[in-house]
Amino acid sequence: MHQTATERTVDLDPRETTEWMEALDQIADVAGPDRVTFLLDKLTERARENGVEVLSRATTDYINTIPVDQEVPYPGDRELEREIKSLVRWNAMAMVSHQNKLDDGIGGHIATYSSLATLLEVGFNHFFRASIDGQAGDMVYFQGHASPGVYARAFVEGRLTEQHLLNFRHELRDTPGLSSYPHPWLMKDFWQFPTVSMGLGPINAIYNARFMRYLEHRGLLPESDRKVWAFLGDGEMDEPESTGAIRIPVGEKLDNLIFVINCNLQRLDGPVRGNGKVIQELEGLFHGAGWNVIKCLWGSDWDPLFAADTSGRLVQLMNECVDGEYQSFKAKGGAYVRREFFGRYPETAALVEHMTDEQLGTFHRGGHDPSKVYNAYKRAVEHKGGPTVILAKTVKGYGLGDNFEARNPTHQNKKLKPEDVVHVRERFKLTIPDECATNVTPFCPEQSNPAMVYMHERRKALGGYMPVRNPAPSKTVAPADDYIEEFRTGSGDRALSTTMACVAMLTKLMKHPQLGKYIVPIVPDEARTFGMDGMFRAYGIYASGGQLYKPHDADMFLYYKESKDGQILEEGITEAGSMAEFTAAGTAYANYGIDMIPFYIYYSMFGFQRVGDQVWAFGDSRGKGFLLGGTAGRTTLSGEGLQHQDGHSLLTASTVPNLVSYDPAFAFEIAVIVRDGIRRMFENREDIFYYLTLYNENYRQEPEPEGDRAKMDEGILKGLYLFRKASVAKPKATVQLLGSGSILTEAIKAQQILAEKYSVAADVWSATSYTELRREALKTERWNMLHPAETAKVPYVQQVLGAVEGPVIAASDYMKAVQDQIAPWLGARLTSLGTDGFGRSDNRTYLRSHFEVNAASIAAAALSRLAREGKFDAKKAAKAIAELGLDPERADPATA
Ligand SMILES: Cc1ncc(C[n+]2csc(CCOP(=O)(O)OP(=O)(O)O)c2C)c(N)n1
Ligand SMILES: [Mg+2]
Repeated sequence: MHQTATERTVDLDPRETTEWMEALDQIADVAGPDRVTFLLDKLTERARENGVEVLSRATTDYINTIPVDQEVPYPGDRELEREIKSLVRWNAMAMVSHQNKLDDGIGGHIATYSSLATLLEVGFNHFFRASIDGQAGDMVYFQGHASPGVYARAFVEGRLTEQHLLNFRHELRDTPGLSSYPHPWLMKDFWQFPTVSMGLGPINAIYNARFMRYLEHRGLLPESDRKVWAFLGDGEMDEPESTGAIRIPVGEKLDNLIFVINCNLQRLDGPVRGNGKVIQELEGLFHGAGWNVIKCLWGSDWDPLFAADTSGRLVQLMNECVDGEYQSFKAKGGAYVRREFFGRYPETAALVEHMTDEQLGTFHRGGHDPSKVYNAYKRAVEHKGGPTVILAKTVKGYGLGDNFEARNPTHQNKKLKPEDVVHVRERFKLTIPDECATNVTPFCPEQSNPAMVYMHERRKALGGYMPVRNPAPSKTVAPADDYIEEFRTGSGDRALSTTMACVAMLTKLMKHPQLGKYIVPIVPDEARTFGMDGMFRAYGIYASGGQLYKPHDADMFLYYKESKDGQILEEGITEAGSMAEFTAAGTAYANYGIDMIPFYIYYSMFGFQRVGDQVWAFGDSRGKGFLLGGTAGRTTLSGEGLQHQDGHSLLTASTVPNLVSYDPAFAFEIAVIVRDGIRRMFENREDIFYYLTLYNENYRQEPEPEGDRAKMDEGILKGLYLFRKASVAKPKATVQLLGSGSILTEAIKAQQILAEKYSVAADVWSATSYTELRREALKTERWNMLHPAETAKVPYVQQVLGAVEGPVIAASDYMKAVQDQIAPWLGARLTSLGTDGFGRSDNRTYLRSHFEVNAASIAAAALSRLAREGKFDAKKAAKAIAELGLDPERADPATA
């Protein structure tokens, strides 16, 4: 028996169908929905047993998910709430429009918030809790470019002044300024989450919801029903980050997570899916992933039509129309809707016969109906066992008339024309003074106004105003000096990598009596690569449901232990997810009032270039923590080849203004840096975070050189210190060798070659951070520039290298541009050796020779440079190059 598609969809026996339907209705009435679901599952099973191919549909009809008879009445004062909303609308529009008239092209958005207003206002009046029993409340991720509406509400609430609004996008010329979008860096008491880079809001919200549970399960935060709300654009959902992690909250049963997608069917240029239906697509996607999906498509004014739709034609018509048509229905008015929509079938045309065209033009979409929105939210917050997504159908440029509503260019429309103002005043029954209307300027009524009183009461009942960013004072005390003593003494005869050294430091920190429980190790499926599997048993891998199986290696000492209160976050192969988790952990001090100290260790190549935008947002968020780029260095990571070998992450790291990066060579450097990082970030509350490269080459971890320890530590932290002075009796010439990370060991070998074979004295310096050296030098120079009448200060790099003789050869496992950062302060003295060019699969010996960063290349570069300066015989230098095994005519690795 094989039916065609038509036979499947056409009803061959309506009587039989009716009997089945009636039986189902009766069970639903008598036994309830769970019984219906049970029976449907059983029937599906039986059908499959009979060889029937059962296609499960991931989508439902294009109507509201919540039936009218299951709705609860709206609990608020609709009229007062409408007044507040209209005021907020006005101020959002006025702010953007005014600013663009004043400063043409300054930008801002009008149409987005107009589509989002009801969705936010219902939240503000009834759902968003600023705090719960003095603890952190709900977290709300606002659609970034709807910020004018959020500012406008804060203005109406009296939290922002008129001056703020008049300084929207004028942050540099007057205070207080208002930043274009949600940026905690720019408005640290207001915004919590930077969301305007599309896609980062959704993934960060997911991992924040997961991290909330982690804090609760580990007993660091009291359990509560606080929620993470994420307001997202339908166009934004096309970003891979928006949907790439949607399986996470299902597996984790995150019923603390609610996505509200503002489905205005448009993005910047035009429709999101002109030829399809974005809402249906999203429903299928989220439904398939296991989310609770609530469609909120049609306002209450449609309810009587649905009730009268006995033929089912109205629903059929709704299913048939595509988004391009729905957009036109809103852009072209009631007569068009009658002709092109209802007019398509006689049954639907009859449904609206008694109505005027004007009435048809005003039919609401679900996202603009407070009652429908309230019911959707209520159901979402009450849903148990998993995340909810609300697909709210809205209109871009809602209520703004012909120049805005559902028009393709609406996203970019920045100014209100006089006719728009007339329309808007009437449409939203705005009671603003004529002067404000004429000049399109902000307006806030007296605080005694009933709508204002109501608004404040609502926020008071919900724990305060939002958004607000309010970090608790620090309680962290960084480990004392003796805590890192063991790392200063070196590894003796044992060969260790800096990765192992860092993991040892991390393990030690996890045992720290006060700090231990706040340390959050995060790994994307590389724990074994970094030698962290030893932590599994001791600290457990966080698993919200505990370990439901006996691991095959249970009898081993270091077995794969998952537990509900596990401390390690093993994310699987998702750098974006791990970075989002790092963000949740690194901002916990601000959002949850708990100083969590995350260490995110990953393959350095899959860091900045993979998740660079998330790192940027982390900086904006004033996040704190340590990014650890493992398997660092283009020649140190042997074998893996071109796509794995990182020779540039330090350069990208240098582009993030508050990221402090280091390329350490030895365990004691790491210990000094990490200890100081905890002090600066958590004890002193500096808004910085750290990036450390970690290598996998095993070598003897040297002890910290003898001498003035404070000075040595200062050098490590500032980016440069003398590691080993040359000891050549009567040298022919002197040179300075700078090495970083693993390549410092090559510089040490080069020192020996130069001394023994060529009688050249080479001092070896460990350059822990060219970026820090450069930043300090730039800062000093700026001061000098601005204070020409005062004695000039000397940058640190110039102080230390200015006091020593000879050319400076700076080698690292990173691009030459990393070392070149200090060139302005060394003039012609600097020669950079680095790993420019695509990587290769081979071992370290061959790789370092290829990229010319091995000891021989460093020695050769030193001699060549000395020769150019007339301090070494040029012919001897050329001979030395051959002796050292370099081929002067071989291809340049930078382009090879
Ligand atoms: C990663 C990224 N790419 C592009 C943009 C530019 N941009 C800002 S808003 C927007 C359109 C947004 O459409 P949608 O998500 O549907 O939001 P709506 O305004 O329609 O509510 C675009 C492309 C951005 N902010 N981030
Ligand atoms: Mg949109």
